[in-house]
Amino acid sequence: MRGYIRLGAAGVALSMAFSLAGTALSAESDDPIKIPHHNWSSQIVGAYIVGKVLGEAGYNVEYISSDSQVVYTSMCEGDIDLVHEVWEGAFGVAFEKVVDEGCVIDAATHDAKTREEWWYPSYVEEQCPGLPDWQALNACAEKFATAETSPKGRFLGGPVDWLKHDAERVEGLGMDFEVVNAGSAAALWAELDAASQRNEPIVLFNWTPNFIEAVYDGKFIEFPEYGEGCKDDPSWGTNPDMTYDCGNPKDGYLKIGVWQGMPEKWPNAYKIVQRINFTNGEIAEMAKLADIDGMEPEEAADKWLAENDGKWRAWIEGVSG
Ligand code: TMO
Repeated sequence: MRGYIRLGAAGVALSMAFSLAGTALSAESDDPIKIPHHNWSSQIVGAYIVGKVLGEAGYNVEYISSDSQVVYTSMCEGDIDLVHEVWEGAFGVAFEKVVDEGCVIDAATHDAKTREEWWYPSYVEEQCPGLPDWQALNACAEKFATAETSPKGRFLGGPVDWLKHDAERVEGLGMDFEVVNAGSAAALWAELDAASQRNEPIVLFNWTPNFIEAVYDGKFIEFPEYGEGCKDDPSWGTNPDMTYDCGNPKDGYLKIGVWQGMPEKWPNAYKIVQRINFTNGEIAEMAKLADIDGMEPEEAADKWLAENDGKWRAWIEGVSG
């Protein structure tokens, strides 16, 4: 029999409850733990996985569609409790700011190493010799031009909330490219598919782990190596007057951030969250289930949970309600 002490706001033990066989008990606060849904597949599938794991441990969970930059401010305001895919390249700046302010906790770091960068399918190397070097790319900028960007090359960036600072980089490195943002991840993959079928030059935003590597052969552009200071110190790097004159980190982190009040409001849930840990293969698999196999995100989460039972049960062991 499992028992737990429910604490009120004043920290007074109000009641002792015992679970009944087959009855899921909500542990600690009954308020839902609020988890965002963002606009790329692994994150949505993973949000359901994390939410269902917390559900198994007795917690209520609510999913809220959120802008992937604004979400860090939302966590400070207590409107979101848990972001489980904090990518260093896209969200490092926004995340580290709120951690420094003390309203968000850097709760865990996944084993997964991440990279988010300009990327091209391999056939483009025949059309633009010297790739993946960024200067070689720039030398053939015109081959990537469209009616909209000519004579400049077009770089197809992700949705604007991924805030990749591509325009600053183009300026900082003096590149002959124009950044056009795709409206969605699906729009990126549709353009990649169309260009590949016609063997047309394309350079677009991509990341790893993702499902793309299972479907397309391709490479990331090699920009000047990322270093501490590139994003906030203009004097850093080849351009003395501008920030972002570098590539994104090649071994970026993938972290879990939580609202600072979580350890007090849901102490055991916080312990569970600190144990959650995804690998590159697992994040790629979540994307694949949705983007290649065409499963609904929640269905994909159920499949992942069924196939990784031992892994996630260890996360809730001894700390469930
Ligand atoms: C945040 N993302 C994985 C889309 O680069």
